[in-house]
Amino acid sequence: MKIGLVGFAGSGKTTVFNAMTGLDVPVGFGGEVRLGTVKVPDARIDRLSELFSPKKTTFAEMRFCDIPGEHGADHKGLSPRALQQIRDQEALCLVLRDFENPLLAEPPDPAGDLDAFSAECIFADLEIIEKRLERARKEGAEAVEIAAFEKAGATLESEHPLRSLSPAELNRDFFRGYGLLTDRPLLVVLNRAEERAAEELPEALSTQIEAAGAGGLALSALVESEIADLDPSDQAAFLADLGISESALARFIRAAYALLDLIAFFTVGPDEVRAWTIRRGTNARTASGRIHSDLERGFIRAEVIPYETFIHHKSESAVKEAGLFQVEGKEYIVSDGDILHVRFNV
Ligand SMILES: Nc1nc2c(ncn2[C@@H]2O[C@H](COP(=O)(O)OP(=O)(O)OP(=O)(O)O)[C@@H](O)[C@H]2O)c(=O)[nH]1
Ligand SMILES: [Mg+2]
Repeated sequence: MKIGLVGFAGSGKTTVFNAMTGLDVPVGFGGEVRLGTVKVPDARIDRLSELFSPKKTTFAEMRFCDIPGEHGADHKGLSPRALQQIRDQEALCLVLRDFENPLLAEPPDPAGDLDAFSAECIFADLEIIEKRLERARKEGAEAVEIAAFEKAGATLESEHPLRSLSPAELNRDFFRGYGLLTDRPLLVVLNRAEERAAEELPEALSTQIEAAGAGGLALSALVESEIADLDPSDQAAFLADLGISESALARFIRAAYALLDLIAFFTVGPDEVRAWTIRRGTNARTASGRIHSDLERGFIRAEVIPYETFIHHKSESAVKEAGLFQVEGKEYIVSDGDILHVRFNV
């Protein structure tokens, strides 16, 4: 999964990036677009790894892309370069500043920044949709296609993001490859001053985030980036001192999985124990394509053991003896925690 960190200049994107990835990119204004990868912690993988003692243990990954804000302009906005970068991401994480930044004259205004960001994205999408609509009309496109563009245009004009439309309301087949910003899943991070690190999202902002069809969480990036620098054994105590029960990374990953409706399935064996990420509702054949395209192409069947069942019986043969071994076809919908063994022939 690829998540782009976006937001206005000096909101703390690079600090969030450092906190999540454990990297140490210099903060301050501007800089380059940066990529970083995070392992998705999963206690089930730890446990399976203990049982199999494989040569290799591989966690699911989340990729972060830190996109600098625009500086020096007289308006607070997103540069065309930033917009281009954003279009490339699977999901967006908007970082809102809620701390005094000595480099910026204005006091923090997270609610105003969220509105401004939403407005910019809506405007950018509307520009694309209007152009496409005009072309579709000129080329005499089919009525369903024109209707889809009209629906999208009207939604944006009424200042609603496209993500607010259900699949029944908007046929997205016509929008593939356009990189529409307001159709991307959005996670909003309220970046707090250290002394308010443990406070939850304020009610009014929560409502505003919900209205944008987004998910949200509050954290203090500065605190979290300091935690990331500590020895893992010291991290819990440091968090507890601040009244924080769980690191922002864990909360962030959970929020992102919920927002994107992601689940994990596992493959196990003496060579590798590994987690794979898929959308909820994915069938066994498509899921096997995550592992290798040959498995999807030559799919015969999937042998499935739910994680809890495996942990209870501790071996494949014990699961079989208990009559709990599942043999499933390509339409089987994979569940969170399924251990999959794909039989295939190419
Ligand atoms: N007090 C406080 N300062 C923070 C926090 N997060 C970031 N900062 C500071 O704010 C300044 C800007 O942070 P960056 O992470 O570089 O901001 P950015 O969003 O990446 O900025 P651009 O890339 O220029 O758009 C730095 O001096 C950070 O140390 C925070 O939670 N609390
Ligand atoms: Mg930055």
